[in-house]
Amino acid sequence: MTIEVFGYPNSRSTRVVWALEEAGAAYDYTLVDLGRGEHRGERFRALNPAGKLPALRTGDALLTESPAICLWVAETYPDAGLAPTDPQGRTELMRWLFFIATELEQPLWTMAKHRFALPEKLRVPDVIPTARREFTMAADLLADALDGRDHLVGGRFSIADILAAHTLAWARAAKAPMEQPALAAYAEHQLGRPALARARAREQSALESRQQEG
Ligand SMILES: N[C@@H](CCC(=O)N[C@@H](CS)C(=O)NCC(=O)O)C(=O)O
Repeated sequence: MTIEVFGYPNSRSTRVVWALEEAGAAYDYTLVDLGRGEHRGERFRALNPAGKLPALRTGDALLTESPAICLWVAETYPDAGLAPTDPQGRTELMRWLFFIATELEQPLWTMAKHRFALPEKLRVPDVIPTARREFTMAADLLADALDGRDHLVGGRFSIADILAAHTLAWARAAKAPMEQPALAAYAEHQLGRPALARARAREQSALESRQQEG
C-alpha cells in the first residue's frame, strides 16, 4: 500500500505524520508550501478542492480532516494500538476526537483568524475575548478529565492524545490561557514522544529541501 501525505511543518498535518510514525508506517511526504500559497494552486486543488492540509492519498482514495485521517491510520495499523476496539472505548475515543475538533480547537482558530489569518477587513477583534473564554472552558473540562491520568482513553496512548497534545501545543504557542497544572504536565509528557520528534524532523527536512531547490 502506498501512502502519500500532503503537509507543511507546524500545521495540522503534524498530527497525521505523528500517527504514522507511532504506527511505524512507511509513507511519502509531499510538501505543500502554505507560505507560498501552494494549497490554493490548481495542482493541489485538483486533489483537495478545499485547499486545506493535511490530506492523505492511498490508492484512489484521498482522505482529509486530521482526526479522520488519524483514525484511518489507527484502523489500518491495528497492531500499533492507537485506538481502542471495544464499543465503549471507541465511543470514548470519538467523544474526545469530536470534543477536540469542535470545542478545544475552534476557539483557538477563531482567535488566530481574527488576529492575523483573515484579510484585515474581515477581522473582528471584539470576538477574541469570547473565544479566549470558550477555550478556557474547554481546557478546564479537559484538565478535569486528565487529573491523575496520563492518557485520555482506555488507560493507554491513542490518537486522542495526539490530537489533544497537538492542540495544546498550538494553544501554548498562541499564548492562550492554560493555567491548569494537569494540562501542562500532560502536554509535556505527550509532546516528548520520539515519534513526534521524528514527525517534526520529516516535515522540516521536506521544507528545507524545498528551500534549497529555490
Ligand atoms: N478541520 C481541518 C482543518 C484543516 C486546515 O484548516 N488546515 C490548515 C493548515 S493547519 C490549512 O490548510 N489552511 C489553509 C487555508 O485555510 O487556506 C483538519 O483538521 O484537517
